[in-house]
Amino acid sequence: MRASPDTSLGQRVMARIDELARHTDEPGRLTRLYLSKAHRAAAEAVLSLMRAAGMTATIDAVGNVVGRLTGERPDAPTLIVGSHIDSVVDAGRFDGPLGVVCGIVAVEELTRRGISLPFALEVVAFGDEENVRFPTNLSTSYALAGRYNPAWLDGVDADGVMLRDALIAFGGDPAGIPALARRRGEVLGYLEVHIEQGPQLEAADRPVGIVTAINGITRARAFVAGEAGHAGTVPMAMRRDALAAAAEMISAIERIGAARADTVATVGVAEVLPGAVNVIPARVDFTLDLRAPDDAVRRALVAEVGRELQAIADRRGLSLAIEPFMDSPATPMDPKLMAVLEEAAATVSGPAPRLPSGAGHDAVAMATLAPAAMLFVRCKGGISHNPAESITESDAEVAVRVLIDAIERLAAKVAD
Ligand code: HGY
Ligand code: MN
Ligand code: MN
Repeated sequence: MRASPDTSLGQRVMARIDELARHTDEPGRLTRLYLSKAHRAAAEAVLSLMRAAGMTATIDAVGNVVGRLTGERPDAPTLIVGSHIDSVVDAGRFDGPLGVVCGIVAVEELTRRGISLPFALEVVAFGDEENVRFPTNLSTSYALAGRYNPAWLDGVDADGVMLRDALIAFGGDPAGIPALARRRGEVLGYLEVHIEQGPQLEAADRPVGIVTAINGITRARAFVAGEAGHAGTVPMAMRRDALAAAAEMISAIERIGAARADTVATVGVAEVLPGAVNVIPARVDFTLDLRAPDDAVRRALVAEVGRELQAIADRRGLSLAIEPFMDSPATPMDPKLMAVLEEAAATVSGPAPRLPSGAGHDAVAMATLAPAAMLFVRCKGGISHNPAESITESDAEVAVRVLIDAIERLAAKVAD
């Protein structure tokens, strides 16, 4: 759908979201993992949208799609607006793409109104925010922030494909990643529009909210090893059943995560080996995702879970190994940029509540480079990481208008 005055901003956003949702690795449901064929197709679709909006655009060495609208003052630092286009498995269509599409539609509208900015405005579609395929942590936004961990290139996916090889097959360039790092001071700030993925805005009957901080996340793999045996002959008291042990462990993880109002603990993946109906499980590998708004609380949560799992393994005579692979810090948003979003929201749609983010975002990585702030958009039932994820066209309209207003406020500050 091309930018034209007779299509509303909200309509344009929803149409682009639907366009991008067609790019999936799994027919019948939306799964678009980092560096997959569907990620490449979605990246090329975003490239076209950026160019049609009047930006120069490229796909960089690590798979980000970067669109740029130059400003009147070449020496002025760049404002970056972005989010991600990779998804979880069987995903909703708004988690990530909403922020990219809102950025593109905002550029289109500013250009249509003949507004030129004192600074360059970039829209970035990051590619590895979900970290579902490889053991990474916001790898493509950390590449822009100059904090890419080269060890990520050696990570392998469930099929044994190494990230380095997948990046080359995607058309990326591992050797070109260090050059992507932006210098501090070169970036005025980072703004991200994202669905709330929670119920608070709907409960408050408000279309948008201002994110105060993003929860810290610890992710790890746990390996529980017992002994395979005949399901019919081994007496119960003589078993070292890895699945029975893992079941007790997972209940303990749930109990510990629920013990505080502000912590969460999730086991999202579990694999049982050898996996036969009449064999006592020898081994269970499962994942841990532990979060808290405060890093000291998160560290205490991780420690307590570790102690409890080890006690269960010891009592049952099994072995346990826990390998952390993500440590994402709790990240406060920038107060000045939050205030700009708040003023913009108040102008467009009235007072916007402030709320924390239980979900991680590329803003965590970008906050290490420049001031960062996020605008949350109400989503139906707070549902996300689920194909039922949805927002209304009028809330999409509000989100873009708030983003445009915020960009114009920042332009006025720079121009002063
Ligand atoms: O898991 C998260 O919080 C985000 O959706 N990657
Ligand atoms: Mn997201
Ligand atoms: Mn997500």
